[in-house]
Amino acid sequence: MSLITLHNGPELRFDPSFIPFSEAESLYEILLREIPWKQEQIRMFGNWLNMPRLTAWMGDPDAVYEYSGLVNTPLAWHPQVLLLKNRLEFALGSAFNSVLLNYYRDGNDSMGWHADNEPALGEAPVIASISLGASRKIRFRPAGGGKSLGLDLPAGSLLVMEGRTQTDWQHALPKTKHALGRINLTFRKIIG
Ligand SMILES: O=C(O)CCC(=O)C(=O)O
Ligand SMILES: [Mn+2]
Repeated sequence: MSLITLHNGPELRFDPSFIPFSEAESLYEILLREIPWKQEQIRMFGNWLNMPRLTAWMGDPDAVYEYSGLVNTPLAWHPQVLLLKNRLEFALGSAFNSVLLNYYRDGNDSMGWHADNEPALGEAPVIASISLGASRKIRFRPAGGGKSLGLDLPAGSLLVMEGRTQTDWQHALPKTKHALGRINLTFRKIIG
């Protein structure tokens, strides 16, 4: 696991091959098939719009997550996802009780600029993000505005966001022309 230290940048740790490639491939297929992916809607300027990706919220029964006015009760742990959680906890020495799963069906699916700074995540949360399927680029920019930087997230990679990453930075997963399907899992600890 390499620590990416950017001068005055977001605090990230990155392992390009946390999950071996063939395992990452089969895990992608399993999760694609077995997760009950949902098309959520968000309210924007008075209109309801489809989120540009499919999602699932999973975790311990008490890890209820509220965002955009939606109360999300977690799905029970999928056995493969629970194994991933255990591996992450062992590798990082941090505990997680929930995970947001995102399925980007193609390069048209995306995630806009945001920070995972909900009060329920506490100060300086450790968020562990695992990528499967097509490689996509995540971008970071200072919350106060400024130049963004990009990082490729190949299948099997692990990106850990921590420290002041959610307070001083925003991140996004922009659209791209070429990508096929991708699944991303961001493990979190909701502290209620
Ligand atoms: O898909 C990604 O790599 C980013 C996901 C993300 O930022 C989130 O779930 O909050
Ligand atoms: Mn995020």
